[in-house]
Amino acid sequence: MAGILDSFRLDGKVAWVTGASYGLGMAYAEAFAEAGAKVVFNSSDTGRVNAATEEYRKKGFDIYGAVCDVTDEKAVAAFVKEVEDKFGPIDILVNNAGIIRRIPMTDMSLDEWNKVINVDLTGPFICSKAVIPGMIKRGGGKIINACSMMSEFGRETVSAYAAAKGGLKMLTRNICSEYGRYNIQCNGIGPGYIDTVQTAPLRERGADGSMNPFDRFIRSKTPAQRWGHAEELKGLAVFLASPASDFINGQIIYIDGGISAYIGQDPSNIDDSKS
Ligand code: NAP
Ligand code: GCO
Repeated sequence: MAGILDSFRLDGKVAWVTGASYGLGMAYAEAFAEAGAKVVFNSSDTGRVNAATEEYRKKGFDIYGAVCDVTDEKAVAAFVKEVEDKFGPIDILVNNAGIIRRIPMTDMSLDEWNKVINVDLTGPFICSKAVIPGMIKRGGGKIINACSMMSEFGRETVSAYAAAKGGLKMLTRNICSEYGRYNIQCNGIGPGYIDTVQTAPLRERGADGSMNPFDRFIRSKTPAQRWGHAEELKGLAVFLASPASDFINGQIIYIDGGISAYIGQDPSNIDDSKS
């Protein structure tokens, strides 16, 4: 008899994680492979695709990667065709690829604004559009979007990123609304502050070893007083990709150590020595 844990398995599924050459995408790819899926990924750079493929291999994962910029509709269509020819139809898509520019809005060029919107919002539109018709044909599929605290909150310097992630929350709800009848579930993972390359500048210590004021601020906003780690997002990703979540649709699940539930505390209470 199949038990409850079997409904979290991804055996026989093909899962595509965009932007999985490092960071959260890599954690999602590894988690899906561990749960039984055939995993594929893309990134915008040949060197990084090769390095990631090698890193996966060393960890015992046979994960296929290729260069494909998520903002290039033709390249995405070619990538999807190649993957489907090689491994079969894509059952799971994680729109993970993302970039950020931290520039005050009035100093931001239109070009920088467009870059962020293109990768973080238009990319998920292009990639979802490329897999939805196949999912409809086969009777269902899962799409997971990389939302953010900035799907809900603003802050100084991240206008384009917040606009894109707020838009991605609504794209998530709209894919659910438009394609739920075809047994497609589209949900968002909304991480809090996680220690990856994207957020490394926010944790850099001063020349005297002092804690970055933004790092202190984030810890003061987080009940756990620490940053999250990529590993901690794996369980939610597998859940949202698996049959265990088949009646969850159009939701953004925040995985933020409690940031969005908490008013925060006096930053001077924060213990500098905690990692
Ligand atoms: P990251 O460390 O900067 O990694 C981003 C990934 O996206 C890389 O693999 C990068 O690969 C890829 N990428 C960037 N532009 C691309 C493009 N045009 N086409 C294809 N791939 C592209 O970011 P992360 O921290 O892992 O975050 C992953 C996602 O979660 C992002 O959408 C981010 O906004 C979101 N998020 C992160 C946090 C956090 O605290 N870290 C919190 C909330 C949400 P290449 O450079 O090789 O192309
Ligand atoms: C920033 C950060 C964030 C996080 C994340 C929060 O500069 O505020 O980079 O935006 O990466 O998206 O959930």
